[in-house]
Amino acid sequence: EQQLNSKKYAVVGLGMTGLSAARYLLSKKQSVLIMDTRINPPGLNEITEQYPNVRVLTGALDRELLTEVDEIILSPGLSVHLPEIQHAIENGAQVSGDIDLFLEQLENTQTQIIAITGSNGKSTVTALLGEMARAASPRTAVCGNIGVPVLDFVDQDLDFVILELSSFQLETLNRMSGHIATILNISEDHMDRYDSLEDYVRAKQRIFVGSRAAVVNLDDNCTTSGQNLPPLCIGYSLELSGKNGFSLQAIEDGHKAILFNNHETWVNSSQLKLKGSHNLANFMAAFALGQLAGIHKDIMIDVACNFTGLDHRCEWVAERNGIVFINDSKGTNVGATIAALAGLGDESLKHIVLIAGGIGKGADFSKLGKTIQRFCRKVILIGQDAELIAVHLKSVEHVFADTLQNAVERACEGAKSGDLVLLSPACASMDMFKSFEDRGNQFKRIVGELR
Ligand code: UMA
Ligand code: ADP
Repeated sequence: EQQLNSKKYAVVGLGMTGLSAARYLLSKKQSVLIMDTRINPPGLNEITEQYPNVRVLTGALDRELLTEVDEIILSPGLSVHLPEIQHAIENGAQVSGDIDLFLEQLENTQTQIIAITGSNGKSTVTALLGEMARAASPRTAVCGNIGVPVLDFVDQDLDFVILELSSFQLETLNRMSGHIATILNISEDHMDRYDSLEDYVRAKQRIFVGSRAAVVNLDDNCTTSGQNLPPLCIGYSLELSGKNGFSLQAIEDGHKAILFNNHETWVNSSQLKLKGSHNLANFMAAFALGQLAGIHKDIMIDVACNFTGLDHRCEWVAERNGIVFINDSKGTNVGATIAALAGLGDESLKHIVLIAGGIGKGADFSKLGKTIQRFCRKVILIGQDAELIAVHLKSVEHVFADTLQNAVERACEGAKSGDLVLLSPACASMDMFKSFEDRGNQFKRIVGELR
């Protein structure tokens, strides 16, 4: 077993990432100290039961102890700008993350790493490309921000790593090279962690550092600019044809064909189960990444045609009395909810009753307000920042609800046969729920109990 250099590590932030990093380092017999600002962080019981001798400090970060470590493995939930972390850096500590620990183990292997970031569509593209890669080789890991810590795969021989990266994970990334990278799109998110949109874009663009090839969204300048773009790039665009890379061509019955280099038809939208123009962009991104990774075109097309999407992303839940319920709990920022409304809505019908609200993360909700005015009959607002959305709704009927149960009931009162009740909060969930999955699952349960 390969031994890491003997260093003093601090795993800062427990949770999913911290737990996997601590386990990994302890399995390598490293000296590890664990800290979390929460009094009872997730993963605490596992650590104290399995490693009773490991020092775990909860409730706050210990500034002095952090100056004594060589390397801090920082969880994505905590900012590098925290004063305790900055102080440790000034005292010589290195800061990295679980992804770097994982990449270190992949050095000098043939494993292809395909790294995916963006404000929206990351998990969809990661899962889709993951299925394509798996069809090409079972030695495939699909991991990262999608909900599976990378270190879960550390002891495996892999052909492909399909890696979803958040801007937070990119902030602490130092070791990636020779990989294929993409930024799917940029819209405002996490403005509570960044000073400006430029700072957020800069974190995202770190994905291109050291890459051997990239996929860029020709409709979004933030994905095609930046200093570290490699010479080998494939572009894609939702605009109709005339482009190298992947683009669209209108065909009969309002359908569209995905074309490669403006002449080669790969697939028609009628063959795809996943609907919505944002998903056509996601398919093109996956095709382009797969092509750079050498996955056969026929395999990719076959997987694309059978892909039904992930739970909590515009997921069909039920139909009751002619009203359709859709769970888009993963719509956690303004851009995602706008895509869901535009993808499912019809301006002439205004047939969407939207349930939105939660933790707004410092977002500007004015654009969302405009899209709501185009597509929604009524809005039910929940969560701590409900009021910040309400001010942009103008004449659209809206009410406040203090539980999700109550919100669904109010939505049903406002909906008629043919309408859609859409949960797409444009906000994070942690004020009322454990996670976006918890929020979506509660919505599905409540809808399931409706009569
Ligand atoms: N926290 C504290 N104190 C601490 C440590 C964390 O208050 O000392 C808080 C954070 O502010 C955050 C929460 O605890 O609100 C969870 O943070 P964490 O770092 O413990 O998170 P993990 O459980 O390790 O999960 C992380 C990713 N979470 C975040 O980046 C917030 C997961 O992405 C990811 O799936 C997992 O690692 C495995 O790689 C989730 C997410 O919400 C889905 N990501 C954000 C997004 O997609 O918008 C970036
Ligand atoms: P992420 O992992 O980046 O949060 P997901 O694939 O989980 O993205 O999708 C989250 C939500 O974002 C979806 O439910 C949908 O509303 C929206 N979305 C998905 N793909 C795109 C895209 N390419 N552009 C804009 N919005 C999108």
